[in-house]
Amino acid sequence: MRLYDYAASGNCFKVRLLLGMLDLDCERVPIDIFAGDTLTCEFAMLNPVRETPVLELDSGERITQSNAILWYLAEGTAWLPDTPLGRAQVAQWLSFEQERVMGGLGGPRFRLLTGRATAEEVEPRLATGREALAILGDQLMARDWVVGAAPSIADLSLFAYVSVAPVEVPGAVAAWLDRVRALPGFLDDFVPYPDNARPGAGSSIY
Ligand SMILES: N[C@@H](CCC(=O)N[C@@H](CS)C(=O)NCC(=O)O)C(=O)O
Repeated sequence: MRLYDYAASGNCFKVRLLLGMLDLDCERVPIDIFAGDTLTCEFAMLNPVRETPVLELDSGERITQSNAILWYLAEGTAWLPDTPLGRAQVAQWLSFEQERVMGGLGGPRFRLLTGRATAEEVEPRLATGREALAILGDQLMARDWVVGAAPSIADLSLFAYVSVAPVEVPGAVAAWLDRVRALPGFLDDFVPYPDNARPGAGSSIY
């Protein structure tokens, strides 16, 4: 297996997290988004949407979209429930992650840290992020994990951008972040944005 991977991407980080937890052998191909690596014809063949992560299987088949990759890797393991309800609830939280957490925390963080927007400009998006954290905090008030009684890919997916939220997180969310960090195989290799992520310093789809 081969992971086309950008080290400073939360979407790639969540896949690296699960690969580590499952102790799977996977070649990591570094993609430098802001050096224009996703703008090449070769990359468009890998993913026409020109985004990382992309997982390439030994058969040559490819999977894009971080949460679809998590689902594929977790199938048949303890990271994905085997009941229809448990699976539906995982899908529910994976959609919440893309809609509210990536959009409300990951996006504003990227814009703030790379100098693309001011605190005032990101405030409307951050309002969505704060609301998402409150909803997640309510979910975790009386339970250790987002779905069921054990950690699942819903926890790993949410962890990526919540762990670097540019706003204060509720107490129940902070405690859950620590529980994820304490899981066997956990490795935090989520790196800060490099210099070429500043506007004008590189070229990408942004
Ligand atoms: N919904 C997608 C989002 C992926 C995404 O936004 N990837 C960003 C990095 S976090 C990317 O590769 N952008 C390519 C570029 O800027 O050229 C997923 O979950 O995989």
